[in-house]
Amino acid sequence: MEFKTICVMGLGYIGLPTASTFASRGVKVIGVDANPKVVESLQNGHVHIYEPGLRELVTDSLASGNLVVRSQPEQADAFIIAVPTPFYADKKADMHFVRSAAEAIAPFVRKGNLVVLESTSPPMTTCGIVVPILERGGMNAGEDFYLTYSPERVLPGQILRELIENARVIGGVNQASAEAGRDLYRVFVKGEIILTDATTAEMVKLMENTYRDVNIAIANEFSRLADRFGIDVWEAIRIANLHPRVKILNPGPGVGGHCISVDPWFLVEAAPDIATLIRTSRQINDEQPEFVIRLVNQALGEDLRQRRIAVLGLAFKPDVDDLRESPAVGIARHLVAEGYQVRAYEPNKLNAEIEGITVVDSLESVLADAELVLVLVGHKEFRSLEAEKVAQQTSARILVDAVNVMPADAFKQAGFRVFRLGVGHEL
Ligand code: SAJ
Repeated sequence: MEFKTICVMGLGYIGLPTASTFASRGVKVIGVDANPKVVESLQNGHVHIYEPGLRELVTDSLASGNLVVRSQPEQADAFIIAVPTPFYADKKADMHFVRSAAEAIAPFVRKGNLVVLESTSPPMTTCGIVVPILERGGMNAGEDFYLTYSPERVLPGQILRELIENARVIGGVNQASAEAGRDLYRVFVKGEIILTDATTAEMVKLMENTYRDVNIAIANEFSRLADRFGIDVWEAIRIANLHPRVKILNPGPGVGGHCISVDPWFLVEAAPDIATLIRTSRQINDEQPEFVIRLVNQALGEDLRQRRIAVLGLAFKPDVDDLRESPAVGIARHLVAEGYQVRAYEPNKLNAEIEGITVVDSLESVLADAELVLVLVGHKEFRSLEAEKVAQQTSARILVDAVNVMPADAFKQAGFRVFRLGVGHEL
């Protein structure tokens, strides 16, 4: 089956790379976003999100005319829904973006078209939510049009490469749908394409991110235990990982982003009586920022005069600009609430506006007046900092490293007292 035009609903971190990758392969793509600011900025050639290589890809796709950006869907051979699925304050999935995208495309879906849901969703979303909306006009999913669930599994920071190289799961509401989905993604996917049913594909996606969350939770719990026993968790993990069947992940300030910190809750919501390990792991990771705050308090001791903190990094992980669910933002806010004067610097988002936090746009400026330097994200800009130079740029002589990226010895030599998460004593 050949797809000459594709309508992509949602031009965010997944929709935009997907739309422009299809466009770069000669497919005509109508990219649709409900946010008028996103539409306007893309129509003017401005790419609103940072992802390595994305700006060039989008610019070329727009220039070639293969990608056009609209605020409403149009007729196409295939429709891809790549809208967010956040959660409400009570951790229940908020499916209204998926519902409204399905409702928006429903009038345009014709016989023989393909519809793909990519958004991470609770089990049964494709069959339970999308099918009834698309069948309202009298057509049958799987017979008159094809319908699949195909989760994105790309890692922010490496989206463009992983989109092409990763294995792609395609879950159809029937076999014919799965095969239609395979024909669509074959346009650019070089990894293996695996066909299954829609609900299995939904579950696979949730299992992958939940597996990672649980593994990060045990790393964070190990760091608390190491703290209690006065040992260095990083050293202990390094040694344990020499075992051929052990691969402990890194402790840190917590789990952020819109995927791993959200998706496991979909399983907890769907089966709270069963998903107890998953719920506990979520709670452990959500509590992790508290341990960074304790470390700051420990580093400052009783000396309440030292209250000016330079926060290095606000993104949810290294080398991305994404602040969603970022533990670093939560920690900075919490420190402000405790009465500290916090200035923060995020090299990948210089103009970040975060209520309650003073965000500055250079390293010089964040360091200038600080009394304590707190590293919350292992960005490459920070990993390459030289201790002597930092010492010249600031009067601070306390360094707190929540992500184990700063060389303790060099900073100690430059006159800093150094504290690291997961090490039960000053270094
Ligand atoms: N983190 C740790 N310790 C670690 C690894 C990560 O604390 O050892 C933290 C990060 O700092 C970050 C959070 O976990 O705050 C999540 O980062 P991540 O790099 O593990 O994952 P994401 O959220 O960027 O992307 C994940 C990926 N899923 C898996 O690796 C199973 C990606 O493949 C998915 O496509 C993506 O979620 C998604 O969109 O669902």
